[in-house]
Amino acid sequence: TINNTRKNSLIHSPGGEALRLLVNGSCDAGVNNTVAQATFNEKKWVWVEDKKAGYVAGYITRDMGEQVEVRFNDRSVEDMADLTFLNEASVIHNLRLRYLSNLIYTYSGLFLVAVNPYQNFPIYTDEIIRYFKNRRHHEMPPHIYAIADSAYHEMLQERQNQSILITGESGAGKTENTKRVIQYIAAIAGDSSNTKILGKLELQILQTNPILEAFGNALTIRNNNSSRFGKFIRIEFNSSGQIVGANIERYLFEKSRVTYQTPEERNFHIFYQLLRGASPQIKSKLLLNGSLNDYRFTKNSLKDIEGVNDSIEYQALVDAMNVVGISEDEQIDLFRVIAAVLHLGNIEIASSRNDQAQIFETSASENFCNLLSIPVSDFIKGLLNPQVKAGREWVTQARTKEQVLYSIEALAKSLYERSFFALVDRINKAIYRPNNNSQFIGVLDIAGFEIFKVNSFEQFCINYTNEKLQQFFNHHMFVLEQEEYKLEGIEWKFIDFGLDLQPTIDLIDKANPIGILSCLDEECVMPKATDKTFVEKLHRLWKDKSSKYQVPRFQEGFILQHYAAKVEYKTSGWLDKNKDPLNENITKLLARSSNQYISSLFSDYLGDITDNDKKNRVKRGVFRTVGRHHKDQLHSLMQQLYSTHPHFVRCIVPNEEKCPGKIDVPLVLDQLRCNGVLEGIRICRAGFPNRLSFDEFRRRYEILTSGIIPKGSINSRDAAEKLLDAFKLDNSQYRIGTSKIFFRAGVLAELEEIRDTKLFQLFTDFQAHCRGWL
Ligand code: AD9
Ligand code: MG
Repeated sequence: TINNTRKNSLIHSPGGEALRLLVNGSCDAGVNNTVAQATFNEKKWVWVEDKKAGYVAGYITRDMGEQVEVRFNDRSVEDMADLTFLNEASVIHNLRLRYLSNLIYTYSGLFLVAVNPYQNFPIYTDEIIRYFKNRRHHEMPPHIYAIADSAYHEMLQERQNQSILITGESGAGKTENTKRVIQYIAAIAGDSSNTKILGKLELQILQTNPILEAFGNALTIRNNNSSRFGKFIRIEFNSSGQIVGANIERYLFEKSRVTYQTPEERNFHIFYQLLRGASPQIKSKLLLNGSLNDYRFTKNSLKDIEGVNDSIEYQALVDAMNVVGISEDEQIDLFRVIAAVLHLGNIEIASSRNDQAQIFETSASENFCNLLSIPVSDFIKGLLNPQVKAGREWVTQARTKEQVLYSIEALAKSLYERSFFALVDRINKAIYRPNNNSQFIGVLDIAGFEIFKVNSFEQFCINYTNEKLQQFFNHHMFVLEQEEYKLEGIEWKFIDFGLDLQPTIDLIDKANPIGILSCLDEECVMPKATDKTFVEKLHRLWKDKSSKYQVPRFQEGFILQHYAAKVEYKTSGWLDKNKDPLNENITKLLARSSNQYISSLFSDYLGDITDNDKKNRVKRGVFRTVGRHHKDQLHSLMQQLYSTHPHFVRCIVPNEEKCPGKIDVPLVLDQLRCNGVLEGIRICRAGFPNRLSFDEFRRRYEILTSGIIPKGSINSRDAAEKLLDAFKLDNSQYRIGTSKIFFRAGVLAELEEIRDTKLFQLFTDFQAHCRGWL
């Protein structure tokens, strides 16, 4: 029983938009059964606003004036585009109903929405794979396999490359769903009769994942197995649909985790796996005689992940590397870098009285140099007293403790990152077979839009990426709608909402007038530039020039208007994050290491590079800054995506406690806003989102008029036009195509309401009539 403050079932959403009474059920109930339908529609449907659950749909069972009794509804639809009333409330309600019935997948027009169940449902078994195989998409319930299957068949039928774009917040299920796509494709693209037996290449492709996860994933507060990089996996096929190779492209790696983790988080899994799982022989080869608590880069972190045994994972990693074909020597080289990073972290720096850095205990440095095959004395000299170029001359500079610690950390991060990138290249060498006639399905697993309390360069790069991906979605939707309108011969200029996002994208990546990334690059080569001069320059360039740019009131930074929200970025540290400077005395040593793997990691440091050279290289894009590199990578990704037929998957975190069966409505609404699902609905509503064939339209609404359509043979188009006339619908509200009528959002809903009332009337008349008989 609730207070009846909302007469007429009209409530107001926080945005102020009036939400009408939802007469759902009418779109999926048994419409031919007049009596049942009438009973159903006798109900007075209301939305009830609930602090915890958001909007809950129900119907009034008793009206007591001041108070009403409401029973809640429990029907849901598989595609939210079928909701007669398409708005925030109905979307969240529908997702919630389904989630609580253990249905984690739902369509929303072009999106597949996946809500993380935080429990294992038996929905990915071999049997389910067989069930989805070769079935038509629309016959099947929403599922990631349905998406993978359509991509596969559309690739073969349309002879067009396909892409599956999976985004969402951390912990939302992107990587799990990516794995399911690959698993499904590997199963159906191989042996046609048996989904269990996989070929060697298929097995190798599947086994790349544990390797990438060991080196690229970590425990974070949001996700026990959080990917700290984005990836685009391309699976290539020959013309008969068999897998011929695969390739992995990685994006934006979070290397800062190597040297620092909050006490609730961990370093990358590999550190724990190696220290806990490797044999004594391997450990002694790597000069590792300590445990997690003995190394600075692991000792302050959390140690255990619930339900995970790091030694078992280590074994799984080695097995996976063996399957992929990474030799034992190569494995040792990869572990060598991990051990070297641990030793590097343990180098203790002291400070002399005149503030100069000193090293008294050299064992950690010795271990580091032994492992990487470089001379210790040169290494220590290069750390404490590096040679730097001053004008034309080389001079020796004394460093402070802080400076040395900084360069040690930069080196540790860079070493780890370079080795991770080399690992990805190595994996690609194993699974990639260049082939001119192949076609591909690309799966993108990349972090979604982020807004934190403090947003820095990392969030800026991620949000820039998502802005481009959203633009891609909007444009795709525009193209599809345009095509359908053209096919149906209706005149209507559909707006390209992709263009809406262009001003923000230009502001970030345009070269002229100079955008944020280029401005940052310029400052990175200016001798006296600082984070402060950078942001001042930005303000001079963009304040009052772009409506998407604002100057924050309190901190040093800027505010950007993204499609999802306004985000305030804090610019401290951006110059360093973008330049990513290393101690070149050391990198040159590494480039000349007698260990081939190590020298290959730093081959770009062979030879002398003068400052002037560097400036020119930055300008020519040879010596790429982090921002520049990301921009180039993103450009190439977008080019590939635009050449594909895309499929969009949006993963959702249901609650912040990693708890099954619980939906936190405000949290989910926020994500729907950030991931473009609500934007998709907005775009949809700007056109003619509801469409019915002439036949269907007549069948449903003929009941609303009495006898204006002559009995007998009249074609359904004429009949439909007669009906439209009779309803006196404003002609801006609909368009007549060659086989369908297109309606503005809300029009059909109104017709449905009238229809419900009419049916109810008929029903009561019928009852009265029956009573007369009794
Ligand atoms: V991150 O940005 O890499 O931090 P993801 O990739 O979005 O994040 P992930 O796929 O790793 O999240 O999912 C997080 C955890 O949720 C998994 O480890 C599973 O325990 C759980 N999960 C996610 N999706 C499913 C699912 N479909 N079925 C069962 C799931 N569990
Ligand atoms: Mg992930």
